Amino acid sequence: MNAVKATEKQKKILHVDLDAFFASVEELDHPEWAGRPLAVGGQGPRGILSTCNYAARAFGLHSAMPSFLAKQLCPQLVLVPGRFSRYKEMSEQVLHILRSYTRTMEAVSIDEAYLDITSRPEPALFIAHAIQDEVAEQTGLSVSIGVSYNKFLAKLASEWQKPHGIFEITCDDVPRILLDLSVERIHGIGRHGTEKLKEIGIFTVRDLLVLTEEELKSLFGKQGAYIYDCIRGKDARDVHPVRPRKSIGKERTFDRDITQSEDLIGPIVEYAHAISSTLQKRALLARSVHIKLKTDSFQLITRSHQLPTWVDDPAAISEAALFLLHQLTLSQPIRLIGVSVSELISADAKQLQFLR
Ligand code: TTP
Ligand code: MG
Repeated sequence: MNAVKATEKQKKILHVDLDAFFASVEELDHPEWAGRPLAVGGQGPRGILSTCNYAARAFGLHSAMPSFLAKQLCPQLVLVPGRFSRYKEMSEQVLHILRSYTRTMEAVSIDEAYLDITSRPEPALFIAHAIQDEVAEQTGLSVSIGVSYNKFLAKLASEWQKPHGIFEITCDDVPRILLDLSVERIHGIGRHGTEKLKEIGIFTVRDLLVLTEEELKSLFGKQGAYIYDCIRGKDARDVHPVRPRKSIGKERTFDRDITQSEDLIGPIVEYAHAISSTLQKRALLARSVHIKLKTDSFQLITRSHQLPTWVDDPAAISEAALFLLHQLTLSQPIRLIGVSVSELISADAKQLQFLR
């Protein structure tokens, strides 16, 4: 295996991932279900599991499994509908704790984050234990933490001893850990990629190392170069501290005040399209739609509407904004109109739509 540059090896990166997150929140809020197999998911015929606790996993249950099948495999299953705002609230609490260890924290989904703690003097494992204990004490939730010198290895390490594990992958461990790893464990290969590789007799990282970078690129496109490096223990991606966006909006002050409410329809539809394309570009979904109007006497009028589900399409956003507009009786000329959306979630959590 190629050697990794010393500077890269010296980084201290943590990957923190909550254990059976949604299910753990339900257990925490319902102590009467303690110890029972539990899943969060849709109850209807098209319902799917969002996740399940480890007791349910012992029956073969997993995320994205149809709920009816889960019930067949585990008839005693406690199946509860999702309460996304509660999970979001708990996630914020955990991220708040993580942020107190380093400002270089990148939340990558509702239940996982990378931390770059290179500048901290304490050993990475010591910090990992402190974080695990503090999260448990302050929130009652359990996290697994992977420790290594880059993001790829830290994420691999956090999966190693779930639940409630702390596992470190050092540079000396890399060949031992990676060589016999099944290719499906490599981020970026996925199920489809795993099948493709199986067809050409490649099952483990050891087999994959034989392929050149060009061969990997022809199989996986741009991702091929990333995979080529990862399986050699290299990953140059930095931990990017991102502030979670709370809302996305667009507004404009008109050159001339508007007196007819019909003249506000055009701008609203235009802003809905702009917001929708921003949501789609950032792979986000929104649930609340707001309009804001300012009159010629600078009076501010705001109205909000919560949709039954998360959306990113222009029609849903403009319909909600126009609904809000039509509920207003405008008695003064309007100098500014704005549309915005909030309650943003990552589009990865789209399956949540099936929960209701
Ligand atoms: P994961 O971290 O993938 O799963 P988990 O936290 O439930 O379990 P683990 O101990 O293996 O980490 O996802 C975090 C949450 O995201 C999960 O609790 C529910 C939600 N989710 C879905 O809604 N659908 C999915 O397909 C997956 C994978 C997760
Ligand atoms: Mg998790």
